[in-house]
Amino acid sequence: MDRQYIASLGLEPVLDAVLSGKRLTIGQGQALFDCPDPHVPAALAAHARKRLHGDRVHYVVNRHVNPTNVCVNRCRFCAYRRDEGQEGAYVLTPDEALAKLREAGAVDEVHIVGGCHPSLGLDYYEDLAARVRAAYPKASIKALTAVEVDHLAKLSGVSIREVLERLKASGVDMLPGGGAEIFADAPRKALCPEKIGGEAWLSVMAEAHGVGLRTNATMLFGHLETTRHRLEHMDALRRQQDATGGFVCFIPLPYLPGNNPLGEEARGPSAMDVLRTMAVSRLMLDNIPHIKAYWVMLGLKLSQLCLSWGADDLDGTVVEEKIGHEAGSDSAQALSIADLEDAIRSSGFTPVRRDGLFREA
Ligand code: V47
Ligand code: SF4
Repeated sequence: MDRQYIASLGLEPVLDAVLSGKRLTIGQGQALFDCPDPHVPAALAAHARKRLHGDRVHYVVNRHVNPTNVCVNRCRFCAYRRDEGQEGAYVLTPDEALAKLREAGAVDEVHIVGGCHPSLGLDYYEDLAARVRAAYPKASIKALTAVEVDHLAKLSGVSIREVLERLKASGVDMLPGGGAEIFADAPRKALCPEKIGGEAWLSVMAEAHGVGLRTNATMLFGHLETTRHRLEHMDALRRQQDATGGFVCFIPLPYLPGNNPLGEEARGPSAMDVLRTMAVSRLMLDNIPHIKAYWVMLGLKLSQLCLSWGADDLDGTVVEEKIGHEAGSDSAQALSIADLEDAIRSSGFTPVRRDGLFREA
C-alpha cells in the first residue's frame, strides 16, 4: 500500500504517526474507523503488530472456572446470570471447582470469574485461590474482575486494597479484564446500570497495579455505543496505563445477542467491524503490549483473520466456557494445543505458548 494512496484518503498524518511510533489522537482513530477502505487500518495495524511481535502469535493452555452464576447485578447483555434460587443457579464448592480443574490436566493459566453473589464473601475466594495455588504451583492465577473486587470489598466490609492484597497473598497473579464494558456514561447506564462506572473500574485496576497485580482490560462493543465511545474507552485505558503500567492485554469483545434482556435491540458487530476494531485497538493502544482475539466469542475463523488486523493472541484451550456460550456463541467449548497451533500456522504466524503474564511456557 503506497503513501500516495493513503494520502489520497487524507490519512498521511496517521501513516506518519504509525511509522514514527507516535501516539494517535482520538480524531486520528476516528479517521481510521471512517476510512472507506478497510485495508488501510489493516495494513497500519499489521505494521504496528509486526514491530511489537514479529510473526509470533500467543496462546495459553488454560481452564476457566466460573464459581457461581448468581449475581446481584442485572446487566442487560448478560445471558449467564441467575437470581439466587432461580432454576439453573449454582455455586461451586471449592472441591467442585478443583475437581473441574483437575479434569483439564496440566494448565499454565487458571481463569476464575463469575457473578457478584449476594453472600459469597472474600473468605471463599481466598480459600479457592489458595487451593488452586497449592494444586498448580506454577500456573498463573487470573481471578476476579474489578467489578467482583469492588463487590467483595462492599460485601466483606473491607477496602479495595485489602481485597487485592489478600487475593494476592492467596496466590492470585492477575485480574481478568472483564467488567469494563464501555466506559461512556450513556451506553453504560443503559446496559448495566448497577455496575460500577468506568472511573471506578479504572480506579480498582490502578490499585491492583499498585499492589503488584497485573491486569487485562476488555471492551464490549457492537451494542448501543458509537465508534467515538470505543475510542474514548481506549484513550482512558492508555492514560491509565501511562500512570500505573499494569495492563498486559486488551480484549475487544463482540456483543453476542442471544438469550439476554437486551436481545436483538442490538445485533452485535459485523465481521468487518470486528476486524476494524481490532486494527484500531492495536493502533490506539500504543502502551498495551498485547491484543487478544478471543476465539470463544469471535469464532476461530474470524479470530484467525484478526491476527492480520493487529491481534497477537488467541487466548486458550479454555475447556468449558459459560458467559459467551449462554449468549449464543456457537464456537467449540475447547480447543486442543494442536488445534490452536494449526490455526496460528495456517494463518501465516508462529505459535508461542505463554502463561497468563505472557511469559513463554
Ligand atoms: O465483562 C457478557 C462479556 C465479559 C456478553 O482477561 C459478553 O483474559 C459478549 O472479560 N456478549 C467477561 N460478551 C469475560 C471476560 C474475559 C474473557 C476472556 C479472557 C479475559 C481475560 C476476559 O464477558 C464481561 C462482558 O463484557 N459478556 N455477556 C455477551 N452477551
Ligand atoms: Fe453479573 Fe457479570 Fe452478568 Fe453483569 S455481566 S449480570 S456483573 S455476571
